[in-house]
This record gives sequence, C-alpha cells and structure tokens, in this order.
Amino acid sequence: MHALLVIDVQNDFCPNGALAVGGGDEIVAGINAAMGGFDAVILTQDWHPAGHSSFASTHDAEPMSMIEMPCGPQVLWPNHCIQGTDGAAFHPALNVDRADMIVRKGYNPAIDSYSAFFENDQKTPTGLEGYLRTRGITILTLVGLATDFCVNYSAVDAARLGFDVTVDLSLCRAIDFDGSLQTATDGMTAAGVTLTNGKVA
Ligand code: VGL
Ligand code: ZN
Repeated sequence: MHALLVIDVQNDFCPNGALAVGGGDEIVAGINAAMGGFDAVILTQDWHPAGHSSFASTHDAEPMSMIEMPCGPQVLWPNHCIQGTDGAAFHPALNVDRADMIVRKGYNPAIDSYSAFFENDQKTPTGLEGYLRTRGITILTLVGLATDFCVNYSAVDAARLGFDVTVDLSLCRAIDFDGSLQTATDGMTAAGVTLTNGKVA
C-alpha cells in the first residue's frame, strides 16, 4: 500500500499568507493530479492555538529570530495556522475530498510539531504511524510545504520508522531560511529518503 502524504498545503503557507512560502500555491494542481495514483491520500494541517510557543509574538521577539526551547533551538515564526482561522484552512483548490485522513499537529501550546509523526520533542506521537501500520501502508510519497521544515521532519521520521519514503521536490516549496533547504536535503538523503523531481521513483 502506497500513500501520498500531503503536508500543510494551507492558506498561511501560500502567497499572501502569514508565513508565505514562495510559490506555495503552484504545487496545488500537481498534487491534485497525483492523488489518483495512490492507494491512500493523507493530508496534514498545522493547527496552533493562539499564543503558541513557536510564535514570536508570544515572546515579544522578532519573527524569524531564534530561541532556546526545552527540546532545542526554535525558530520564532509569525503567528500562523491558528485553529479555525482562514489561514489554517487548506488552499481552496486542494482536493480535500479525496483525503482518507487529515492529521492535525502543533496543537500543544508548549511545543512545536514540524513532523506529521512526532512533536518536536521527537517522542510525543501524533498517531499517524499507527494509522499507517494498521492500514498496511508501507510506502510513502511526501509533497507539500515547506520542504525544509514540515516535509523534511516528516520524511526523516518516516524513514527512521522504517517506511519506504520518497519526497517529490517538484510538488514542494521551501522557506529556505539561513541555508535550511540545503541542510534539509542533506539530512533527508542521509536518512535514506529518495528525492525525486517529478519522476516516478
Ligand atoms: C511549518 C514553520 C512553522 C511547515 C509549520 O509547515 O513547514 N513551518 N510551522
Ligand atoms: Zn507551525
């Protein structure tokens, strides 16, 4: 069983959003077109309470500055993907109807969750692993936003958990903050993730 895992294709990560990723909306049509080729389609949704600890405003800090958190250094983001807001909604053109499952993450006020599998403490599970295993899904293709944060963390965790993981970079876009895209692609490769550019692996 081969699933397409669509990471955080939400308004706040698209142009005019609160944490806009360049070209974030360009991937939506391609993701919709790809959905038909998979046994399952799973969407993730960044889903923060107001005042989340990953927000610069919570610390009276500048967006994109760094802070030390109990589980390591944390980028402080602009307020984004606040539960129930339009910014947290999926891009209106994303084919949400095709999704079997929607996984929300980042709802714990004290800790960020880039990965679809674990919060940033790297141990609190979202439940996605159990969902995939009980459905017999062993192969994952990841697409979405942003390549260097949530796609990267999700792909590396999936590979560590033993899934066969491909990231299709042609259906991802990056924040690319301070070399983060290069660090992410190196880290994914080192973890055994296959990186493609639109070609079938
Ligand atoms: C993301 C930063 C903060 C992402 C989510 O989806 O890549 N990045 N929250
Ligand atoms: Zn977030």
